[in-house]
Amino acid sequence: MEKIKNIAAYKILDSRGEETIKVKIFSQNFFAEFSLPQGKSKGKYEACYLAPEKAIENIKKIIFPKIKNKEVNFQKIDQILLSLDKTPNKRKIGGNATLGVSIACAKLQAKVEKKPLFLFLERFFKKKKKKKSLFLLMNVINGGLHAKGGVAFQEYHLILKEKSLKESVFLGAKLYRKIGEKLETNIGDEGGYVPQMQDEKEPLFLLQKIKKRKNVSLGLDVAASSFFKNGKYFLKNKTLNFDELLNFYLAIEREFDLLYLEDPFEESGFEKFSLLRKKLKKTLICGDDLTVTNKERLKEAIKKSAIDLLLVKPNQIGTLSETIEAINFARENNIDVVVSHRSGETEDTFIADLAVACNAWGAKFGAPARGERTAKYNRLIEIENGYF
Ligand code: 2PG
Ligand code: MG
Repeated sequence: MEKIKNIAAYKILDSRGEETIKVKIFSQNFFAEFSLPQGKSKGKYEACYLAPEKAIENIKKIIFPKIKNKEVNFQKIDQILLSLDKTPNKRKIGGNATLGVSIACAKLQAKVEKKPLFLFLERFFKKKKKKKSLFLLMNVINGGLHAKGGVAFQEYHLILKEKSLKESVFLGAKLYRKIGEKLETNIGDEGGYVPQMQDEKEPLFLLQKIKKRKNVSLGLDVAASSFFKNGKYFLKNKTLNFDELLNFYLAIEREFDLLYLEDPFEESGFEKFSLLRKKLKKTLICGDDLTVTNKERLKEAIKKSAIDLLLVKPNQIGTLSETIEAINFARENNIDVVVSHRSGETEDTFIADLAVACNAWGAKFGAPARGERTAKYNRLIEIENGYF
């Protein structure tokens, strides 16, 4: 039986040039690794990230002694991690320390079983009745906390679902380049452009014009918590109250092919989400900061009928087992999932395998540009081509 024999944890850089950690786990015959991404517009209910030095110390001094010589089985290892930190947000050991070990261990287990990662992961998910191809959510215009000088809304997506994943990737990239030809602009944290725009609606006119084709839809991650203060929403040139922002979304839905709307209100606004959801005709509401990949918060969202989709970011919760639990629980309640990157990313492609394995509704990996984002899109192409 393969057992955990050694662990390495050290600092590396993420796509913003900030320090994050990489975890490597060794068994007798194999090793596997995971590099941790980091968010900027973080939900306040997310698992706690400790400073890299502290997380590394915890991995070496607290976690490793407890998992050494244990079977390479990520679910059993996750149980140990959860018993070491019983706080609701992993503030004792750090969500970055626990997730690094958890995912590295799952990757190692896939190697031990000699399976491509996505095939190894598949068995942990309840099968959907009908297997569907992924929507790709490509963030082509950045704002909010990801882009200085941009509009208040954080992400403007082109949503693609061509006949194959590679056709979606290449079409998205073509449209991305086309937008770039029209603009003189900076690039934001996720590779999207940061054009000078008057207000939050102007980027949508641009995308609507670029996409022309009917089968490309538009999406928004508003990340409303980042511009919500004292009951008001501070957009670029105006301040709105709840009713006004709600009406703004309804107007956008009437005017554009808006398929997807993430975090339209602040992270504690379950009722607000649900009021908007009742009024929207076709746009799907996704919970990110609202639900933080956390089953308990998801329960609340289900009770209030607040969302159609759950955004899944493993580092919001801190172990792969809990991530899988949230996905399965969402599905049992007719909520599908979008597997997502973070704004501070690494070259790691685990989330591409996860999106395929759970047959997610969508994958949100940023712009089709910059190595840390293209690595994930390229992994989707690789899986589809059968070169595992
Ligand atoms: C989001 C994410 C990723 P961050 O809000 O959905 O796009 O941003 O990683 O900064 O939380
Ligand atoms: Mg978000």
